[in-house]
Amino acid sequence: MAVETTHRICSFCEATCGLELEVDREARKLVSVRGNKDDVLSQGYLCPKAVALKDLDEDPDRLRQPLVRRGGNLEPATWDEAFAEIKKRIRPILEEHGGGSVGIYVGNPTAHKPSLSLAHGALVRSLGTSHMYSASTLDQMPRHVAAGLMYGSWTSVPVPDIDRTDLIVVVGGNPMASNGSMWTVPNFRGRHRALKERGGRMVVIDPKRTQSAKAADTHLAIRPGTDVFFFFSILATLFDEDLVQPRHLESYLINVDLLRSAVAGYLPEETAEATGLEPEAVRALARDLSRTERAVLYARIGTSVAEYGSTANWAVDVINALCGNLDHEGGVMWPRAAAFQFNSAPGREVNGGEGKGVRSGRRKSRVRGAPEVMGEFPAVCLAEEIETPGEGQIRALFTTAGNPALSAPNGQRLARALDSLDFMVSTDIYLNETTRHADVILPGQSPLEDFHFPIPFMAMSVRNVARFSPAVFDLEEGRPAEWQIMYQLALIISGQDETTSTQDYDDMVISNQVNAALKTHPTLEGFTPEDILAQLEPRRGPERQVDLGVRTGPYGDFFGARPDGLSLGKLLENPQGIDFGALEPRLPGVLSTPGGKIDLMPQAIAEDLPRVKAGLARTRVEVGAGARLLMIGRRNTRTNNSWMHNLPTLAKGKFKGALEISPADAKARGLASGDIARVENKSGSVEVEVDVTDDMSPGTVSLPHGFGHVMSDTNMTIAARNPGVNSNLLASDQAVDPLSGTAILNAIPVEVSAI
Ligand SMILES: Nc1nc2c(c(=O)[nH]1)N[C@H]1C(S)=C(S)[C@@H](COP(=O)(O)OP(=O)(O)OC[C@H]3O[C@@H](n4cnc5c(=O)[nH]c(N)nc54)[C@H](O)[C@@H]3O)O[C@H]1N2
Ligand SMILES: Nc1nc2c(c(=O)[nH]1)N[C@H]1C(S)=C(S)[C@@H](COP(=O)(O)OP(=O)(O)OC[C@H]3O[C@@H](n4cnc5c(=O)[nH]c(N)nc54)[C@H](O)[C@@H]3O)O[C@H]1N2
Ligand code: SF4
Ligand SMILES: [Mo]
Repeated sequence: MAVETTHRICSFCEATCGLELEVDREARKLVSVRGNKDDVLSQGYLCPKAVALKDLDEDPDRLRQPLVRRGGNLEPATWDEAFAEIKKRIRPILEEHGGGSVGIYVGNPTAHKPSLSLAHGALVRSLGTSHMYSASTLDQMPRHVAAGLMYGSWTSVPVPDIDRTDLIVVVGGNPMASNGSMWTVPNFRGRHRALKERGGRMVVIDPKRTQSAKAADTHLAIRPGTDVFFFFSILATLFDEDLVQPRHLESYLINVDLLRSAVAGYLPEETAEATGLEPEAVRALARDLSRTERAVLYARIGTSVAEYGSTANWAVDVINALCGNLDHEGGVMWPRAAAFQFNSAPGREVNGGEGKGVRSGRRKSRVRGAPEVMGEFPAVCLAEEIETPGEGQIRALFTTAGNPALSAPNGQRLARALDSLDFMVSTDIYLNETTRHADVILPGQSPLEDFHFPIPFMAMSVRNVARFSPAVFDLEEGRPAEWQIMYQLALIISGQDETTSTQDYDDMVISNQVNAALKTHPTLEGFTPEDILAQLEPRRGPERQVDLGVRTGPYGDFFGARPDGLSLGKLLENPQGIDFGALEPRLPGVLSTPGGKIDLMPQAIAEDLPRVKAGLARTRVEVGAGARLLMIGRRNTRTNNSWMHNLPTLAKGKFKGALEISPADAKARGLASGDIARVENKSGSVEVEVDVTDDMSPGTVSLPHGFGHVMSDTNMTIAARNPGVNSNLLASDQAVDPLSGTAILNAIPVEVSAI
């Protein structure tokens, strides 16, 4: 056995930890996984999921061959047969109803697989459909809306500069379990320890006493769904106590007075009943955020998949701005990614932040009239768009690395809708709750058979770094990579598959990108497309795009014009990554707004304010009436949404899908740990094991999403042994944050009873 050591970044979550792998390439075996202590970002940290990389690579249930439905059953087929079936079935639908009758759902792992994310656009363009849906509207879309409204680009999300802060306030996130989100912060534990050692503090605002809350100096148990009122109270206090001190931001902020009057009615004393937070604690927090030299407010999914998700996430950024903690060391800052970042595009930095800002609602969804945001419709609209007859009805669907049957509300209805489709194709690695509805499943690669370059996460990273990992193992002969799958689908759809190969298509894609680069980068003056294409040899596919991206990015070598600059070759020579240093101030160039200003009262938010006001009144009435349980979700270090329950290393130990309930609420219902309870509301009902814990405050129960592996026609053997229940059967597909179209997946009223 010839074991060698190699280095790779983990592609399972946003933390992108550096791993040290021992591999036997000849036997195609991963021998061991350790943290890479020399990695420029993660310095040796890893979590249990990375260890399970071996389980995933070896999982006998992981699909390696296409499945095609024949006589009702999904049966193994060759790649040629699978693509032939797709052609046979999709062409008539396209001819009769057009590309607009085909829907697309993109799931979370796509963001972690550049092979998919850089090629998926080909599929979308070939269809020209507006039926775009993704996990973003089950997750972070409110964060994009906040960034869009304030900074003029959906993706200019500033992140906490934790390594230099003195105070971090975490709301609705549990980075000790999730390892951070919309924030690439590997080794959160270690960074938090360092914060404590230099005398800093962490405050956690969460209905549950989570691992992060336990590690914090202060934990405030907020009532679920009331974050927006809490944030408005911080804002009101900043004005009330004369704590507004935007420092260097003074000249950027407009409409401060409109903001002041908008939040005036939300002093902590006014919202205490709704949030359950002591007014003095909220006032103290406002003072600390304003007076601490380097402080930062960070909010995540608990605030996002919520009734007022966008307005709450907007308020977070406004608080950071009013305290002078935006674009400030130890506050929130904008990373400068090595490639593919809108706000680092050439010319941006010199135009004083002037730009057009963002627009949403350019189209409305057909059935309920929901506005498009970032080119997508809400994931909760998918079922109705399939079910409702008429012009523009979805008749066929492509899912890519997504499991909406578990991850989206009302999975039962979605399952029925998926069954009613004329045709469905899934690119996925498992036969699971979603892909069981497909007519063809095209297997994706093991992470070890693919390169990694964490595109979105370099733009949300605690330091400016660049890392690239080549594939560890070759794909079997004749098996297409995921980017080739996407290109082949695009060719079939556009009717070019007979005349054009995926290689031809790839050459066309890169030529277009090279031409675009020549037009936009003055540094490339004098180069011809042929010069550049020659320098990109012999790479193909998304790896070639990455090389072009980094070479023409902020640190790029511009094909020799900046000889010391970055290239993919240089990244390959530095498997530990290249560190470009701590985050640096980026105003005004990072903006893309009219006049280069930051508007503190955008129209969309102003229009949402009456809803927030009515919500506060309603919440007070509900609290007064008492005795209602609200359900929230959670994450565990040994799970990853719906799809890692099949990996033995992670599946062992205590069942992770139980309903957590406070001792008081359990007692009132005659429940003890291990009992089975019925959890129900008007959306649905589930029966699940109970875990009584005083980490939960009375009035709140917690049930994680991603479980419910109960369908007999799926193939996830280990997951099915401890199937758990689908918490999203209790979530309504009618309830959304209207600004972002994001589902409401927390603060769901439920009744719990013993059975
Ligand atoms: N109640 C509740 N619901 C939630 C949440 C919550 O907090 N509470 N969280 C939401 C969030 S944040 C998210 S991101 C969504 C996730 O929503 P989804 O992205 O729809 O669901 P996942 O469970 O991540 O499923 C990922 C799918 O990708 C497949 N897959 C994994 N790796 C690969 C690969 O390399 N290639 C391919 N082709 N496929 C692969 C898996 O088999 C699985 O089918 O769920 C959301 N749903
Ligand atoms: N181990 C593991 N890591 C993961 C994932 C995973 O499934 N497992 N999923 C990944 C994905 S896709 C994402 S998006 C990220 C998410 O990353 P995080 O946002 O950190 O997600 P959670 O750990 O679910 O933490 C959310 C917290 O919000 C709290 N909460 C719920 N409702 C409310 C509320 O109304 N108000 C407030 N203030 N808090 C509330 C919950 O109690 C919970 O502690 O994690 C990623 N990392
Ligand atoms: S924290 Fe995320 S990136 Fe790091 S090892 Fe765990 S799963 Fe991988
Ligand atoms: Mo997510």
